[in-house]
Amino acid sequence: AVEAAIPEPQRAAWIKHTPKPFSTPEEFEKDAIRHIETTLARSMYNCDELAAYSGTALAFRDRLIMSWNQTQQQHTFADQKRVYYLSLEFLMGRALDNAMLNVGQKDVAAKGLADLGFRIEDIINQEHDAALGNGGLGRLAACFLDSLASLDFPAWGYGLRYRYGIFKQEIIDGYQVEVPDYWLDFNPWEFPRHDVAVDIQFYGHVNRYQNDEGKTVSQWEGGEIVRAVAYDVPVPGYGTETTNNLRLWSSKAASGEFDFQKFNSGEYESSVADQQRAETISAVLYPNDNLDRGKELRLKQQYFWCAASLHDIVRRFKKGGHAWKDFPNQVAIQLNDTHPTLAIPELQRILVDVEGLEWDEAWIIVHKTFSYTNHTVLPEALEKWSVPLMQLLLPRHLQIIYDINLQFLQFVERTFPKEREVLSRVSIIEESQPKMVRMAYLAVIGSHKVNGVAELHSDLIKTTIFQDFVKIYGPDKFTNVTNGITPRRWLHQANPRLSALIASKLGSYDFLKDLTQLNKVENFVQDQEFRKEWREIKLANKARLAKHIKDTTGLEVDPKALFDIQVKRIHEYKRQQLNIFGVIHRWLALKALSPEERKATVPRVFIFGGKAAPGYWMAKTVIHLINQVGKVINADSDVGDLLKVVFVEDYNVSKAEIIVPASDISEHISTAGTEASGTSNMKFVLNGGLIIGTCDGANIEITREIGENNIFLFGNLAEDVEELRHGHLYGNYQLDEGLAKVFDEIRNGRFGDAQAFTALINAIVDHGDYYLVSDDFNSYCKTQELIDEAYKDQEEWLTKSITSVARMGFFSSDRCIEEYAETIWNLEPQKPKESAALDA
Ligand code: IMP
Ligand code: B1N
Repeated sequence: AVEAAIPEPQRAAWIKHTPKPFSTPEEFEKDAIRHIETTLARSMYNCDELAAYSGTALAFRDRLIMSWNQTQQQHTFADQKRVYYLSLEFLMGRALDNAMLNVGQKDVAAKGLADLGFRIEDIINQEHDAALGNGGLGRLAACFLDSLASLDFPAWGYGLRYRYGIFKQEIIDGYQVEVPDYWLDFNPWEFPRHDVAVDIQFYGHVNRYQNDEGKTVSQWEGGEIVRAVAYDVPVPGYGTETTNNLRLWSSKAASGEFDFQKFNSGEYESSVADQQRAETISAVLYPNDNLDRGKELRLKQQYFWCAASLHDIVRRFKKGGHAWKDFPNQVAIQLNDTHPTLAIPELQRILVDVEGLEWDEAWIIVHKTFSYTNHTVLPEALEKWSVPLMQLLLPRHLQIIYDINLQFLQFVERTFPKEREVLSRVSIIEESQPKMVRMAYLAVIGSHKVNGVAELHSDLIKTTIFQDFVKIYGPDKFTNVTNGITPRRWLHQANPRLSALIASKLGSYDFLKDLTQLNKVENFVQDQEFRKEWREIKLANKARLAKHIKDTTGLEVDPKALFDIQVKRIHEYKRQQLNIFGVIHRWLALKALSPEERKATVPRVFIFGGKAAPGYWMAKTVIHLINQVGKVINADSDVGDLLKVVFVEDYNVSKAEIIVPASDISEHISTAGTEASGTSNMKFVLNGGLIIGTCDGANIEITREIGENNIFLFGNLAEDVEELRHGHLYGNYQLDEGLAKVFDEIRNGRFGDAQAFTALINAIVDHGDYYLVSDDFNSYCKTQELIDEAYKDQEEWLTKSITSVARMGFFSSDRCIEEYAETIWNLEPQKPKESAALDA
């Protein structure tokens, strides 16, 4: 049914003239120059690095789009199940290097660019990051897309095409300043699909009436319409022809033009304002990580994107001519956190109100189609929308949510007739003032599987936020899929020398597609030549980062010092404050030593990076403190090179690719039970860095894989957190002595205006120390001392580094995607056929 019948002469002409992708440096040059001359209207007389980048990107884009076309045709022919990954964030970073490596033509491009007088690294560095995400959640989505394509799974991502991605961070006088990230000026990686447009409704009212068959039906009417236009981003797999699609929606006024009526009657301004209001929906990414602020525009974004995506998915399904009951055999939809939960009532609405299915048969389809990944247990991040707001914006969806809730509560009542209080606990509607819709509950009820992202986290959601639901549905609905990272970007691309060294020993780059093969690296742990190269590569990566630090901050750091790195979003639960208090503690200890004693200490460079949400005052204070401490310590001749503190401005994916390979130690020190998984922990270890961490998130599984001797764990356990917190509030709070001395220094104005930091200190001494900074401080400092000792034995350190990398195979996002495919999506890969086979 899907096979469009193309008459033979047309088919032949089409196949004959389909462009052939370049495969030699010469052919690459020809394509790049053609683009520079014709697409960009530049010439050899004004081809700067940016133009060379653009020409290169366009030449690669041509290649990608050809395999994209082929992949999509094959997937349509095959008529098999697809998975759709709905995420409000895709933190893709740069695309060119990735495209070159994935299609295996980086050498060709390097040679071609050299012929044209350019160095490929300079060209790669011209690219602006695609930064449509905040942190781990958005980058996870990007790693998943890479794995889905590399494993030949038929998969699409659906997201929003924000005009402004995450803001750029500048540090001015030690403070974070946000600058808009206008990234679309020139983006060769997207294809506008002006023909793929969906009109999305907001506001209005619901009409109930009897149809011709006497059935009562509901119709959502009135309100306003905003148009969603598709922009497609090709996602190439590594070492395969499969190129999947990331479809991003952009909003514009439904008429596409000014409202001419208004325009002609002299209301020019207001007609332009309508246009701008529509475009506002996809204008900006909300810059909050792990925080829900309940803003109306955010709800609009969510519905706009869910409705456009579902319309597209349903349209594609209907083209196949299957019966509705086959929908879950053709379509799996993964909800990346609760942000796309409105897709659940939206599909129910389409099936019942538009397609005329009975409620119950529609609900079976919905429930089999969706699955939901939870990424956090932090209460401030759990999404709730006020009922009055939903009533206004999405009146029909609110009715459907109430009906879903009613059926669910009736089911609970039948199952647990004696437990009435359970009903109010599990109701989708929170009986507060105003009433709120609990999105996580709706996501659980509307999905056939719910997963957490690391073992501890998956256990925690079953005993905390979803405890009642485990009782209601049984434990099988809840499962774990531990996060992973793509080794293509996070090893091969970020650390090409280490990747090449490993390949030279293993005999090929096959480990990039089956990361468990890394275990063979352990055979070479005593190979002296191998060890020497391993050490040199780490040193070179540290030198590369040192150069970046010098170029951006002017500060000189010694690549031979121990590089201690904490880069991630700034958040109280991630405890950058613990780290910087520890730095102050170390500084005080160093100053108390005699010059002789100081000579025996290991020089350390503390490197911080990360953005604070613009409205998160406490996080901004932490950034300020780090910078103030750096200013004082870096200028202190007593300690000199023994201690340096650096804040790397504007941490993003492309900076991570420089920073991650350069660590000796990285810090993953969240309060136990708060970091769902963490993924940078995996990236650092995969690049031969050791970590200091709490027993939290994926740290626990990393420890299990690499061995306790290869990781520095400290601090209280998740199971003890609640009691400790309770003790702080009702017992008699004892501030750690070492920490007290640190606070004295801050209060004395050692790091500038003490008042600037009172809130930070008071959160610990006066307001219950919710994140257990004081409880963990001693254990943290002691463990840092162990690290100093361990680093002195460079041979042993090197052994730990190599052994850890060899044991990291589990953390590939390929493993993770295969688990989703098998246990949640019931999805098979589609190996690409030769184009000749397709033509036949
Ligand atoms: P969609 O599934 O309609 O969104 O189409 C996406 C892509 O799939 C198109 O650009 C085509 O490359 C491919 N495609 C769509 N319909 C067909 C078909 O009938 N036969 C083969 N390929 C198709
Ligand atoms: O998701 C990552 C995990 O590795 C991290 O531990 C976790 O903190 C992160 C609301 C979030 N959870 N929740 C968010 C982001 C944006 C937003 O608006 C919540 N991010 C995470 C991948 O599993």
